Order: sequence, then C-alpha cells, then structure tokens
Amino acid sequence: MVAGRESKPHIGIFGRCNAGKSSLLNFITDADVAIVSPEGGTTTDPVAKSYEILDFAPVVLIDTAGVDDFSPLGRERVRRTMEVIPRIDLALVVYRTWGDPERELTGRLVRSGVPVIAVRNCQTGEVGPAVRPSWDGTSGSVPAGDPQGVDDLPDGVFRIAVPAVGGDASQRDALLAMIRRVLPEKSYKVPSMFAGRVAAGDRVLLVCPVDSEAPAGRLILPQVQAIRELLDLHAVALVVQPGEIGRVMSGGDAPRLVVTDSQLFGEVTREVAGRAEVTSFSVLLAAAKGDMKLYTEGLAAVDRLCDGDRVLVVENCSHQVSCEDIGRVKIPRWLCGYTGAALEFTTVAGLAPLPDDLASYALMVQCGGCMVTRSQLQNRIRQAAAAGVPVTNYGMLIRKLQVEK
Ligand SMILES: Nc1nc2c(ncn2[C@@H]2O[C@H](COP(=O)(O)OP(=O)(O)O)[C@@H](O)[C@H]2O)c(=O)[nH]1
Ligand SMILES: [Mg+2]
Repeated sequence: MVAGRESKPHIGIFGRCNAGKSSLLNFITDADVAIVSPEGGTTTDPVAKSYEILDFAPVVLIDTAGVDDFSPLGRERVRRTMEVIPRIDLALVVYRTWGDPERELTGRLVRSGVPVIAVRNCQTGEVGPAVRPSWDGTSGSVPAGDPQGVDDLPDGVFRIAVPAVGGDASQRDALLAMIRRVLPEKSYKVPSMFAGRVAAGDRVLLVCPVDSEAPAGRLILPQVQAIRELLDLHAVALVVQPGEIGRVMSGGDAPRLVVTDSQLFGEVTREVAGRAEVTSFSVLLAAAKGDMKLYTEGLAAVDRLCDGDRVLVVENCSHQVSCEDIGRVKIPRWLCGYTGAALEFTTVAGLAPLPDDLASYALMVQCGGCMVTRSQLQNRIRQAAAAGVPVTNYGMLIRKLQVEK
C-alpha cells in the first residue's frame, strides 16, 4: 500500500549554508533530488521528498535553507526553515564545525521536543567505513578518536560522522540505522481508530453523506482509513448515506457502533435512537492522534464563551472552500447559535503557523487531522496548551452543539 504523507515520519535536514544539507539528502536517497552548489542560498524553500528506508518505513525528508543566511531574502528563508520544526519527527543537524548556529538550532529543536542527530559532514575515509564500532549509538557519547567530536551537545542528541559527498553504502547504512533507532515509534505506527472497540466479525455502520462538499468520484481520507482498518480487523464495514440508516438498523443483526460524518451527529443520533453507540470519524481520529484529555477539558470552555471572544478554527489541510464549508461557515454558525454570543472567528488552513497572538483566543477547535502526522497534530495542541488556550476537536464540539444542546 502506498502510504500517505500523514503516516510517514518527517525528517528535517538543518544546518548552515554550505554545510552539505542538500548533498546529505542526495546521499541518503542515493539520488539527485536536491540542487547542490557552492553558492550559499541555493536551497530556498524547504524541499520535501518521500523516501523508503529499506526494511523500515517510508519517510519524508525535508531539505531546508541555511540558518545563517542574514541577507534580506535570507531572513525569509530562515523563517520558513524554522516553520519546518513543528512538522517533523526527527532533525538531522549537518555541520562541519560545531559553533553557535548549531548550538542555537539544536537547543531550539530540543526545546520543541524534536529528537536530533548531529551529522558531521566529514571527509571521505576520515572515519572508516561506518561509525566507529566502539560507539553503540548511545546519545551524548563521543565516538572515540573523532577529532571534532563536540562535547557540548544537549542531552539526548545523537551523533554520527558521514561524508555527504562520496560516502559509501556502509556509511549510508550506518546513518539509516541510526535514523531508524532514533525515530520515535509513534511517528511510524499508524494510530488505530478502532483498537479495543471492534473485534473480528463486528458490524460497524459508516455514515458517509454524498453532498455538495463530498469530492467527486471518491471518499475522503477518514472514511477510507476507517474502511481499511475494519477490513484489517476482519470486521464488517457497512457504508451508507444518511437516508439508508434505517435499512441497516431495523434488521436483527444491527451494528452496535455507528460512525458518522461529524456534521450529522444530531441527525444520526436521533435516527439511531439508542440502538447503537454513535461516534464520528473526527472523534475517532481525536482519540487516535489527538489528546482526548485536553480536548475534553477544552470543550468545557464553550459554555464560558461570551461576546467578542475569539475562536481559532484549525483545519490542518487545505481544501477548496465550499459555500457550506465546515470550518468557515457551519462551525461558526452552530457555535454562535449555541452560545448566543457574538464571536469572532479566524481560520488557519493547512500547516500554516498558528497566529502570533494565539494567547488572545478563547478557544481553538481542530479538525480530526486525517491529512497530517500525529506529531503535526500534537504540536498544535501543545502550542495551544502552552498559550493557555483551551483546545478541542471538530467532532467533539459538533456533538456538544447538536446532541447535548
Ligand atoms: N568534497 C566534499 N564536498 C562537499 C561535501 N559536502 C558538501 N560539499 C560541497 O559543498 C557545497 C555545498 O553543499 P550543499 O549540499 O549544497 O550545501 P547546503 O547549502 O548545506 O545544502 C557543494 O559544492 C557540495 O558539493 C563533502 O562531504 N565533501
Ligand atoms: Mg542546500
């Protein structure tokens, strides 16, 4: 199966201009992916490339611009480079000599909770065919005899020396082995929507409306993921539009679990009338990838909203905006209706940074995050929590507004 980006670990390659970042990307992928040149500032926008690490997992490698580019355009490039940090599961910091830019960068990555491998771009042959055999890859330890082994790495930072140009297969393997070891398991283990609640043979009803917002000719990702997971579990997936719920629920062998598009929470709950548990794709994703505890606490803030409060709607993917758009039209309408308050809404689409004045929001509402990695979703939750902003999830909010009103 070709995995989507949302289930691939993202690895950022950082360092000064000319440190050999683009060369390292080409070395890892054994291909001419990124432009390499002695000219500083060759890599401008972050470049992402999917790559399969043999016997492991497909990953997304992101090449970035140098962090020491202080020209006017360079500042913009550095800003974009920094925006990569909340998107990744692991960082490679490439250096020739370790200095202030590397210290600052590594500190920033560590503070953001990103695991770091410091990759010294050495001369071919300088460190033998691979990492020194005496070094077992334990973080913080300096490979014996490495003349430029740096002592002031923060705790938890791994290190390796490889030539970004002209390295051999064993050096590539050593680096890949370290990447494999350092990548957190949660970055490649696909989170389960149904673990613990659905067993082989169970019948699960999926309510998938085909309306003006549905893409032509296909299902949306959470629906596809749910069907696939139910097949993996050898459960029985029944897929209907809302109008056909009655046909399935009236029989003797009615499903005990109904998963609906969140927008129909109220309608579907009434129709099912207690004969099965009703949840939504977004709520299942919240449990699998998000943070139920924070989302549940955040939901309580809805009842405290008052006139003039600002609500941040975070979409995580960018899609074409329809006239009945869930994040821009429906959630604002339902939330104002429920609270009776004149609220002010801001929408963030895709992986754009959250607003600088995040702390001024009274509530943040995130979609299920089907298109982004768990780290990317969790990062946004962490940012809201750090700014003291209650955060909840689309499906959980809509259930409150439609079912518990
Ligand atoms: N000989 C040698 N040249 C290298 C090595 N790494 C990078 N270079 C050269 O240094 C220049 C900058 O490399 P590049 O990968 O574009 O650096 P970036 O700015 O960090 O992306 C290019 O001319 C590369 O060919 C290396 O390990 N050995
Ligand atoms: Mg480059």
